[in-house]
Amino acid sequence: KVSLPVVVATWNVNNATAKAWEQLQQGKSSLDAIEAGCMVEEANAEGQSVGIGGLPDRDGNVTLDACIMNKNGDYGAVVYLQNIKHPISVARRVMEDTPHVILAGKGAEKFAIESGFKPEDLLTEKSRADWEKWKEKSEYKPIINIENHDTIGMLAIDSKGDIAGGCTTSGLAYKMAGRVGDSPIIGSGLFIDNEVGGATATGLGEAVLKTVGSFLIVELMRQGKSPQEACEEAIGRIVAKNKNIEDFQVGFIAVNKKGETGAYAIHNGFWQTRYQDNKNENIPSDFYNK
Ligand code: SD4
Repeated sequence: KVSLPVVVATWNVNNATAKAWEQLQQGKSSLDAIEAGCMVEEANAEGQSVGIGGLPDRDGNVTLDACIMNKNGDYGAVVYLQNIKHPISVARRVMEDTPHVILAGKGAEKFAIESGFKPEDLLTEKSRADWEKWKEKSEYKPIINIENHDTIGMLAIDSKGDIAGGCTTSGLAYKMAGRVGDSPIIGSGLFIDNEVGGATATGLGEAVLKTVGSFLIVELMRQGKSPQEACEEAIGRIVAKNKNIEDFQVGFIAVNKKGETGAYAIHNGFWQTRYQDNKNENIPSDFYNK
């Protein structure tokens, strides 16, 4: 049943959607719900694609990318942030407390610490051990679906009908030092337009960036496509422009103003989690490569 409020997120992240839903039930805004929901995955040290426990770059550094966007189209992001567990919250502070929209690297870390965030080592024993093992061969291959528990992109509509979204990640495992993906980049990893809906992405950021996928999906919905149709067209663009789709995954999720949702990926194995009508469900995504 299509109803509001609604929370949707990439992959199987029921604890995160439950947290966001709880915030909405308490009358909090969709923006508060997004921040609280994303924080659940950032704090989960088992998840090796987000926050603490994220797999490092080739040099062993955990570097985080995140962004958040509110109903007014305001946006804040951090890229290449180190030593801070909750980049989604730092992104919100960038949006609310600075004249800028993106802070990178050392400057982002300095801003976070000055704003009261505590620096900590984000490389867990498990991720360090995985990196040590990876170094034996140093073969760089994007991992298609990391145990169904990957970058979190989340979209929420509160009972007033206002939409917000967030996206947070440690990026691709064993990326080059300095690499930034799609997740913190407005229009690519996330886009919200309160008149239309929102979209967010996961998978190989390089492919998402080239098609500005989330913005594309929102614009397609503006032109009348359903969230499902819009996600399918965005994946279609990526498939048409990349010869090597066997080697990587991209998945999009979207929601429109009515609370209808959609999801589509290149390959099997992508999921969305949706909390709507009092049900917190994992829904397998349809995909292109059958
Ligand atoms: C990135 N899109 O940094 C992220 C990674 C990701 O599922 O989503 N992994 O390219």
